[in-house]
Amino acid sequence: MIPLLLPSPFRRPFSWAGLFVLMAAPLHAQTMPKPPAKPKAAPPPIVFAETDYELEDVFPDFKFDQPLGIVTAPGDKKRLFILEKTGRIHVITGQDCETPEKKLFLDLTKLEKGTFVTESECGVLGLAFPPDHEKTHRCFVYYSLNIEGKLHQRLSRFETMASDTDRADNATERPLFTQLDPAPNHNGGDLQFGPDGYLYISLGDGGAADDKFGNARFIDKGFHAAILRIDVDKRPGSLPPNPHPGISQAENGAAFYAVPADNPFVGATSHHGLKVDDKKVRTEIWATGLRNPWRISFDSATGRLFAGDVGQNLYEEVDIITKGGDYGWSHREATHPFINGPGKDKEPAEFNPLEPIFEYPRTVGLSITGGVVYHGSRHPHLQGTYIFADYVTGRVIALTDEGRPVWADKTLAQEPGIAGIGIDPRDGEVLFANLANGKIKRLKLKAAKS
Ligand SMILES: [Ca+2]
Ligand SMILES: [Ca+2]
Repeated sequence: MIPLLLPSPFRRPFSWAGLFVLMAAPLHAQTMPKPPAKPKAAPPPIVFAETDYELEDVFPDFKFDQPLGIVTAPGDKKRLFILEKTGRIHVITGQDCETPEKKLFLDLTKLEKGTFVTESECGVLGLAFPPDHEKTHRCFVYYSLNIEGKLHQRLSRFETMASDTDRADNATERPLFTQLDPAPNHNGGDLQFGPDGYLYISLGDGGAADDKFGNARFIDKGFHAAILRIDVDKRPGSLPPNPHPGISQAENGAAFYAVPADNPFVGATSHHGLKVDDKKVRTEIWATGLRNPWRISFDSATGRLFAGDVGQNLYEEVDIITKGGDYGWSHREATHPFINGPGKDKEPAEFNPLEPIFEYPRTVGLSITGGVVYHGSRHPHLQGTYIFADYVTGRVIALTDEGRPVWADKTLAQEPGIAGIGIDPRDGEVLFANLANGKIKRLKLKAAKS
């Protein structure tokens, strides 16, 4: 039985019609010569699995406008931030009270310069607080905007109001970089501070389909198809980034961030066996070859960085991101050769992609929402598992590291529409943002059948 409000290829009840993989088809059709007509392969029907869990509403009194992100601030157990795709970030306080409060933290719908964009996969995409946020009152936001008729994706720093730390001050915005974007899909946009205090940023390949803009196989073509690692504090020893027209500069020409000196592509002279100009390399890159790493997270116990990378035609994947790692796109889709990339060429000789810890085909799901490692207490046997979801089919899956290259999977629950996954700062429980119905959910064990 398919619920009436299913956000799926079958029904699209909300405006975000251009949805990850589903988005690729119409864009592709607009921009490429039309191939001979052939019958379209229908997506597999959603089969609801027998599961042990269901998702329960955490805030029955609150509904959000297309929520896609759940963020906490380091050391702060009292506030939960919810990102709305449509341009606002809310903060929830007093969760333990009978009536928790929801307040507006930041509103990006009216920008001083440029126009906020929420079409397709654009919107408010990421928020992160640095470890010293209580002292600096800073946060970082990734969002989409239109400047002089052209789409861009931007990383900005904001400060909270001096009089109210539950409210960010638009007037304090300081853009760090603003990347011209060739298409409204595949924007990544998740932000996470690592255990090293550096800011990690997930970026998609620009968009359309088949890596049409040829961004994924390069380390010298802009802010695309990668996980970045940058130093927002400009610590001693960090390096200035290489020039790029999208990097904001102070009056003295300096960028508002730096590159850690041990980033893997600092000084790189080749990639995939091809020569690159070391003065054009995006030394911000920590890992490369990603298609649309929509959501990333650090495991608080091990420091491992996980990414859910949205697939093209056949496979979704979960990766553990390592320094300098190449995740294969657009020569590979998960572990499989991908032959429709730019030039439809073969894999280069010097190409050593890392394989995902888990991949799944279209019979399981169509668009991965990367999750988090569970360290809550309500469900002890989920301890240490990586919990993620598929946006379209709604499967919530736990992966267990059993010491093999591919982790063991178990479907826990099923609820379509999950676009963001975070952690409850009070108790470590995993929270799910359902973009389709506007609710924040958590796992609940189903009552045993009598
Ligand atoms: Ca894009
Ligand atoms: Ca890959």
